[in-house]
Amino acid sequence: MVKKKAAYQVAVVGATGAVGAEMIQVLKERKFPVETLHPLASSRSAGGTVSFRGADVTVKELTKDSFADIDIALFSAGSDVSKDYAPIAAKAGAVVIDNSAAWRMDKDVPLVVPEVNPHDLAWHKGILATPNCSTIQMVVALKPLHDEARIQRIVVTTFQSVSGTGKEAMEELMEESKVLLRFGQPEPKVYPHQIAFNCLPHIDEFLPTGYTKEEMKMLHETRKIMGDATIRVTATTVRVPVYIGHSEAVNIETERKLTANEARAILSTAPGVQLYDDPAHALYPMPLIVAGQDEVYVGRIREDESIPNGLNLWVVADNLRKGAALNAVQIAELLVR
Ligand code: 25A
Ligand code: L14
Repeated sequence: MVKKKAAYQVAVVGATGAVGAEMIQVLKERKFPVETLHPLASSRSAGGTVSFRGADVTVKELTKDSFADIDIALFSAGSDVSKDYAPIAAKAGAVVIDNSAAWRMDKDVPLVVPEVNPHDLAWHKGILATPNCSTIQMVVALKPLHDEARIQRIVVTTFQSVSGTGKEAMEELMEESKVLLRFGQPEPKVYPHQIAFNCLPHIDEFLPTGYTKEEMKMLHETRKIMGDATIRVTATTVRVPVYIGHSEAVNIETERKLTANEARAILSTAPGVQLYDDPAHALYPMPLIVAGQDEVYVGRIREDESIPNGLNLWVVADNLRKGAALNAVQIAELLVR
């Protein structure tokens, strides 16, 4: 764990990015015991400031000397930065909580969602990882059902917002929309195609199998977090023109039959889950109502009538919060508890 103190030296690597900014906000909101905040970024942002607990804090350039005296380092500056600097930070004595894909599948790195596998924290060796945003919200919703009825197979399609890619992608959606409303021709830079008024079945890189890396993360990370290498997962991940909030259509096949009502009863008391399932009043989770919230919202629960033991669910969460920053800060809370 982390040596007990009244308050901690906390570094945020990638502090000026979409996730880094949310990390700083969540640390403040949850009153995490921060003695001093150390915002770190590339040389492009060094010298600027971020606001924390009412004060402006200067952003410093990330270097190999950034981690002397740091207790906890939250990383969200991409895989390359994490690959290079997480071991340096851990060697300097910090505990690293990494939001990138760099370390998630490393056998020496616990991959933790506090509602699902808090016990895995115990075996960390200085680096812990927080899963992919799409995986996190799916396992928070499915773990309680798995405990009750054993999930054998998951078929999932995601509808992922542009904030997952970062700030430039959010600006690109805004700019393209403005250009199109003036009947102009947008020029995509971040994505390979126009994202405004469109859907791209393409997140992260394609593999020779035809799947994307994002789709395969949902298989491998789910197995690691759930501690069950037999669960079968097949995913299709799609980028949609939404700023914040990922949605997922999830179909599960269980060993034991679960009715829709049983699933609702289980999810109504599940940690980190908000059941939001009243179609008669047109109430179902949507990114617009879930953005800014901490819980994983679940609705549209139905029995899959095409198989004996199947359920369909619609799962929505704020990808910057539970999908990234909040999950990382929750891990930090467990470490200092
Ligand atoms: O693991 P992966 O797949 O490799 O991807 C992880 C990345 O995905 C984003 C997040 O990017 C993360 O870094 N992400 C979003 N949601 C996620 C989720 N749920 C998620 N990842 C996982 N799970 P981001 O945009 O939120 O943050 C990027 C931050 O990283 C800092 N950074 C980049 N390189 C760095 C570095 N910091 C230190 N050393 C480096 N070498 C980056 O800071 C940002 O804070 P910055 O100072 O470089 O950028 C601040 C502003 O500068 C502009 N900018 C960015 N890149 C360029 C640029 N300007 C010019 N040229 C560039 N190449 C931006 O406008 C930015 O706002
Ligand atoms: O954390 O939405 O592995 O483009 C990398 C791609 C996060 C989402 C990760 C995106 C993802 C990101």
